[in-house]
Amino acid sequence: MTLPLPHPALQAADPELAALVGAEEQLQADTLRLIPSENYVSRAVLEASGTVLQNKYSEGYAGRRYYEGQQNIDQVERLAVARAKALFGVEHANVQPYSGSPANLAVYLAFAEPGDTVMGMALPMGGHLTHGWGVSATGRWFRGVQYGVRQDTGLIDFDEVRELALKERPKIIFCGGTALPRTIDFAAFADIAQESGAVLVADVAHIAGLIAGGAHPSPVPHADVVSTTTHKTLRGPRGAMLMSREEHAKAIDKAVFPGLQGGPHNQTTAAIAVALHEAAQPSFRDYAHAVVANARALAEELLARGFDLVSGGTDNHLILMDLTPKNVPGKVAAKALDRAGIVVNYNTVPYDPRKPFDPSGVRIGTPSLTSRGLGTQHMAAVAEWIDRGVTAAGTGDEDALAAIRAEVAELMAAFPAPGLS
Ligand code: DSN
Repeated sequence: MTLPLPHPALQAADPELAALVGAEEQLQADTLRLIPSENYVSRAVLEASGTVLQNKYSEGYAGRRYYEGQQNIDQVERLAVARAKALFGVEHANVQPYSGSPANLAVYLAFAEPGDTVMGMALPMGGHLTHGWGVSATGRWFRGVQYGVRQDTGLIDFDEVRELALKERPKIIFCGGTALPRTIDFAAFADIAQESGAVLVADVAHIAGLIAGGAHPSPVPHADVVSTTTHKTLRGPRGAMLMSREEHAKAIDKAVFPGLQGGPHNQTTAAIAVALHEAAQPSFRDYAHAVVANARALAEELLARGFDLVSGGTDNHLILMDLTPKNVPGKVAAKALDRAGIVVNYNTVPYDPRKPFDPSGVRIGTPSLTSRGLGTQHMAAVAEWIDRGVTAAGTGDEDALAAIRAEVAELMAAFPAPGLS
């Protein structure tokens, strides 16, 4: 199929908008997308998220709605819930949160009161805004105490986390984050949560697909609540889920609706159901392991080219590069790489002396390129482009960036993206 994809009704009704969608399709096809929280969803997921389910209101839960006409919607939601429970081996799943931040807010509503102490990883250390960081509502309406990683290893110091938890006695402890290249030790967090009397929430948004595919240990035996988005490594639509033991089911459901949200986005629920079905297939296990193998291979290739990687490498889908030794600020590198057809995001690194809007690091990951079928044999080329791109960023060599862009587009043309092909 040639791009842009056919959207005849959209094209007729709003050619201006249709052109923008077409341009985005082309951009996603031509570029090497390395933002670790992004992916390509399948055509089936795209189709499910663009159906007449969009037209229906359904406040409540299956069998307990405030609106009639739920004959099909109830079945869609039950299917998504059943698939989530089966895939992750959980007793309860709520598939209604609009996205990751609202899902985490629901956790606060379920387990804490305003002003209570909560604990999470600091945002500049790799945590998430909603884990109690100051600029977020969660850091303003709750008392957020934050842990980090050790400066010498880039790894979490569990003695420090335990000490902090026992001193501060948080109601909730979050583990997980947005820039963590290493395996999360859910058992260690569970011990600390139990000792300090906290509810343990594993925010696995980044690694949900790896967990589903058996490429990262599961938090399910350890965490009271598992929070995840559905659109990152899980390769579903933009949405979220909260999963838990049965004992927390009522509190979570009540917090999502009516606590925080109105009608669920049924078209998203349907697409989540499709993505969960896809993630239950044997091929998804291969995908999850390939994501990790690619990230490890890419990390090795970057290290060989003198890049400084936080924690020295990766266990998962994500690599955090500190560009300080390259003398190129993260933002300058990210913008130059974008001009070279390599899409990354600039990111703080632990103990970053620079500001969050102009930090020292760049965050990359392998979920999208693995979805296109690139393997470990391609990671030397990817690392080489990044190396040349960062060098060109430092010297302002636009010709070098244009040359990389052409090489990237040539390789990408040979690996059509799911959803676009
Ligand atoms: N925006 C997500 C990420 O890129 O990791 C986290 O919310």
